[in-house]
Amino acid sequence: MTTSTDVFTLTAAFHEAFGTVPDGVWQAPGRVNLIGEHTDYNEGFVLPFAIDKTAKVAVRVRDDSTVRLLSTFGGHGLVEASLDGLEPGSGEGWSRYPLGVAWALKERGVSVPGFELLLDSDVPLGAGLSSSHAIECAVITALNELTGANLPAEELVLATQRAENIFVGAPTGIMDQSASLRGAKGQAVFLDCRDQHVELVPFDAEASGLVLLVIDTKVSHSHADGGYASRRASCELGAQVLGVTALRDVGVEDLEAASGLLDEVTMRRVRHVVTENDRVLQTVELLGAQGPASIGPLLDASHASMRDDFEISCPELDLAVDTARANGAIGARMTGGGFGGSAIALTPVGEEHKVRDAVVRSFAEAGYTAPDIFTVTPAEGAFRLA
Ligand code: GAF
Repeated sequence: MTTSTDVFTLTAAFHEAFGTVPDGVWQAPGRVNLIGEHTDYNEGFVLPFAIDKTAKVAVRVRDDSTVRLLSTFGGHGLVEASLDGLEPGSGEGWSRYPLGVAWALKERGVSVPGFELLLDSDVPLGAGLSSSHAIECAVITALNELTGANLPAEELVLATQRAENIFVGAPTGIMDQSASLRGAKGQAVFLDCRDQHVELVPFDAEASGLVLLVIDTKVSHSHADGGYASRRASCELGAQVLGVTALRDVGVEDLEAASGLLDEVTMRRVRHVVTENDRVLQTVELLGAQGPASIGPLLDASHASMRDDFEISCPELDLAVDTARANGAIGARMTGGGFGGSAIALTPVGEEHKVRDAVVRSFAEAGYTAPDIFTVTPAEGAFRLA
């Protein structure tokens, strides 16, 4: 699951497993989020990008309604299911993602036949880089083409969200699949989650003498656990008490008045979302005007807000961020849903070894599992490889 298999090898493995060649091979990337956390389900703004770690699926349609699923990393062996009467909650482990996507497409009226599928992925699992959406987006891109449904990206985003929310039971928003389906090389995806309007924003760290490091803390998380859902419930409560459709409709200038209406915890959750939306807008403006070297303080402020107001960080993420900052990073924050996963650190070229060594050392001293640290650049969204 850590190195990417090429198309030829994957096709050969498919042949060996299923005794026939696939109809095609599709791939979809994981993502990092530059800024804009827990704003998507509040109809706000996010700025993720697709990364060069991907899920690949070799798929062949069948002439019945049987689905047969296998992965190169072996988890759960061969999974067999029928699309007839497929119910949310079925499947185990990664097999829930292809099954969920098939279910969601059927729910949208697409006639989905049975299929055989071999999955390969080098998006680390549970690392906050959206390994689940990479799988879902590769599968939905394949099925969208193989069924001739040709749904537009906006519909695929919503179908994928239904798969996650209803089939898998994770109450997530639309950021991750939007980055995976709509990402482009060299660009961050500035998404308005109210109407799915996308603007691609160039993000070339290297041209500014920087690299974006990902620090995978190895603290695994799941959005089907209670933490994510409880933050979402707090946001919904805040919007309801403030009398708005979504927290997107609350501005930074409204926060003082809001504090008289909300209990202390809900107020802090609301303040995170409202200020985070504002930080996304400022980041987009600064990237356009001055480039990546100017956004460090916004990344730091975003982390502080998630640590103190939204309370979704953890000691490992805080240590990664603080150590990266103290050793040359110009801005750092946790990325993704939180409670574990990865941090990002915008770091001057030449300083990355210092940051890396310091973070590895600090984790060892704290008795934490060794982190995995690598660089990412914005990559292409989902497409057909072969
Ligand atoms: C997870 C979810 F899947 C996204 O929808 C988003 O809410 C994110 O956490 C937090 O910004 O990745």
